[in-house]
Amino acid sequence: MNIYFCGSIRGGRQDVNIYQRIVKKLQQYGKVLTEHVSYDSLSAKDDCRSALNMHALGPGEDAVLDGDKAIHDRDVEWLMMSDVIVAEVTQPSLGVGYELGRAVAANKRVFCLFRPSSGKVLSAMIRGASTNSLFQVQDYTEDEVESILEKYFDSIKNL
Ligand code: 6K6
Repeated sequence: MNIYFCGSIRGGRQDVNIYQRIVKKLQQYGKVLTEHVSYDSLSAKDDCRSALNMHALGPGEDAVLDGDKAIHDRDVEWLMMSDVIVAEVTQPSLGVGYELGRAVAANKRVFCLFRPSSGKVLSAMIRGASTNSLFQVQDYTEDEVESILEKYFDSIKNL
């Protein structure tokens, strides 16, 4: 099973430790195409060159823009190859919102995880998209993240 994990990068890296726990758990169920989203080394302030090993390119906006296009195109390709998309949506991120919109448009199976204890309120465009079993939003607390994922993957294993 191909699994696409979404988590905030330029939106802020506050939740990277929980992304790591999620990715580790997801790896029990399939290939996580976007493991890098959980890397400590990826910071909100980096540009795309580090993510794409583009150190050889010279500095300048065009190189960065080309790099962002490469990231976008590669990620959308992986998204389309995925059987399930799991998103940690507590830390708001434009990129994650975009990925979720593309996933819905492609009729993909989506599981969003949100922690109300953060004090944040989840966007209505994400919570409100949860109208059928293909797109689910699950509130959770940090200590139950692994068991929530177990329950979800159990529930879809025969579909
Ligand atoms: C690294 C550091 C800053 O920007 C980067 C570029 N690297 C990325 N590499 C891979 N995927 C990315 C990158 N930037 C965004 N994404 C995708 O968008 C991931 O799949 C995340 O789920 C989502 C994060 O979006 P933002 O808007 O928070 O960056």
